[in-house]
Amino acid sequence: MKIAIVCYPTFGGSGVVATELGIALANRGHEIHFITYKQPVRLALLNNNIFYHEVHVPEYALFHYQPYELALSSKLVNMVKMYKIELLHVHYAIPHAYAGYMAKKMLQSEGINIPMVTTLHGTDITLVGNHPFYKPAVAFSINESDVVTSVSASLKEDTLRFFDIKKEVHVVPNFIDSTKYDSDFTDCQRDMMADADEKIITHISNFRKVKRIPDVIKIFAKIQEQIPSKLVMVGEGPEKEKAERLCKELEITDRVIFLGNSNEIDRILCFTDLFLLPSETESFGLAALEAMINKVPVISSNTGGIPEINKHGVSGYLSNVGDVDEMAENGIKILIDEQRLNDFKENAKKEALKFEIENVVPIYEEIYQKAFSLA
Ligand code: GMT
Repeated sequence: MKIAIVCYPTFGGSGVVATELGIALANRGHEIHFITYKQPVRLALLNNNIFYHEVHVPEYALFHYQPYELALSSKLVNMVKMYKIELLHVHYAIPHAYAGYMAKKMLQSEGINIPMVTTLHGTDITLVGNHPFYKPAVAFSINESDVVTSVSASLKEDTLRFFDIKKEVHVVPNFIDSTKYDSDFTDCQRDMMADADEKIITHISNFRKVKRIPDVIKIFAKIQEQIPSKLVMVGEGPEKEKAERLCKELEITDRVIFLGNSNEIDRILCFTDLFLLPSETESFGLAALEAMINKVPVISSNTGGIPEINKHGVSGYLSNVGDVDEMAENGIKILIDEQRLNDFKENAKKEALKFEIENVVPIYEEIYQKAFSLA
């Protein structure tokens, strides 16, 4: 099958999922065309089955806002015609489903019928898409998609609650390729981060408000009072400066390492003992799943789709959003006892394996067949 994948190419769960899915589909013999404004961060190599087409938006002084949707839909039309692409799979409703719909209509006017699958990822529904400025366009483009998928049961519920959706929403969970994490790194550089008697606690995100970065710092501040430890903060985003200031206030600057964005999160997770994800909302929590496959237990909030991945008392613990005291207590409970820590580590991996990529990609292939039959 020749499939166009539209996604955000930057660091962020939806782009990562779209890229990993495209690579897995290409490995199964499909021809994949990534169409976006920058080469996706996890897309290292192009090959016979993987193409990348950049959407360029020429700057024009008259435009206060440069029209990306227009450029994207035109690019989709051109690439579908040039490469005889058979299906569009758009990740994240705004503006991808909208641009995809326009491309579909333009192609239809030329006698080309192309099905569109839309995958909803979270903030496109729970935060941004729900805003009155976008809501009608988001609802419209979801309803006009041939097949709609959401990455968790929780996100499906949110979608049906927030929007008037007439389409069936299929839950297809995010996934992990465990084979990538099979080999333990021999150069797992733990001693560069912490002393031998210290535990390493990690948080990875785009440092947006929804991630509750101050909670991450506060949880760690409490844990390190009892357990010698370091906090590794991976990512970049608007809340980073605030986080640095809070570390200063709490006098833990020497215990917190801000690493910035990284393409090698598995190298960081391989020396991590505990992962913190206290988000306000999280449709799935891919970062938690990536931690778990690396045998890292997760202390998280119990919001959105996180309970579908992190199992309370098994792979980690879940608490109400904002309950930093309980999250810290649970973190200490895991870290203080080596045997318990090891049990949680093993359990984390076991739970993560339920989201093995080889079980999920065939579901997307079935979804594509369904889209053909409906288009
Ligand atoms: O979490 C973010 O801020 C990024 C966002 C994205 O679109 O990349 O993540 C969303 O999609 C991910 C992949 O499906 C999910 O794992 C995240 O839970 C979801 N984020 C939120 O719902 C806040």
